[in-house]
Amino acid sequence: MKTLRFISVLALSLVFCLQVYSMPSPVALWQFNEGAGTVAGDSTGNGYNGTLRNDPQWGDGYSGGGLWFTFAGGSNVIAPVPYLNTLTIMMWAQYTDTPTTNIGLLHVQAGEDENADPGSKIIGIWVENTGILWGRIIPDGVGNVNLPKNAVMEANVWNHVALIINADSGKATQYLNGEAIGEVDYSGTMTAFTFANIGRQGNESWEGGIDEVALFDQALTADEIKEAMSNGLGGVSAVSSNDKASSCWGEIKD
Ligand SMILES: [Ca+2]
Repeated sequence: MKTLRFISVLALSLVFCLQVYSMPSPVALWQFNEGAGTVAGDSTGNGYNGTLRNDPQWGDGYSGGGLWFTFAGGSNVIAPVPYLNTLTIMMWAQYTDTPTTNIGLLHVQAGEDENADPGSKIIGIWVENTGILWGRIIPDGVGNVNLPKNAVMEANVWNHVALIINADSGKATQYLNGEAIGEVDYSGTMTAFTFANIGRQGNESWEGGIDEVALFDQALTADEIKEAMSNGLGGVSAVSSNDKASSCWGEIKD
């Protein structure tokens, strides 16, 4: 009887969770909760596991563990990603010192190995030496398309960062802490890419912590960005991709 009651409560909880967190599931999610080793696992189960390079350090994150990068150490995480034309990237990030040069949060590149060619950095998100959050995309045959430089990221606190690329509307939009801070029109399809370089943009590594990096194969709405930010990726993420039901990962595992 107790078992039956437990199952009923669990089922009700799942229904409740599905209603509360009725939003897309990421196709790749790096939660950085491992705490040790050189693998940053993809929590979706889709197999986009990342590899730590140049010794980023495991530490506290925004949610559970996180990874800490240094500019001097050139640390980063390389993870395979699916090629997408419409996508959303989001993460939590903080930098610990006002940078004296640009520090990279993430770029998506046309190969696994580091490549000095700026043209291979198909999607880039970074913070300038002024503290301004910036981004760039490179559609195929179009060249650099820069996001507007509108917002300073506060140092020494966790900030929620998102970039949406929407092939249907032809717009790329950057978000900081749930607010759209800049949008640019573009044309064409994205240049082919195969890997995400987390904690790095070009040759410039991040200086601080990064946590809960997620990639979606669709353009999230402004409300969905806010919901993901407020409820946490642990709450919205399933162990699977879009074709399977999302569930309250974080709550079930507790
Ligand atoms: Ca985490």
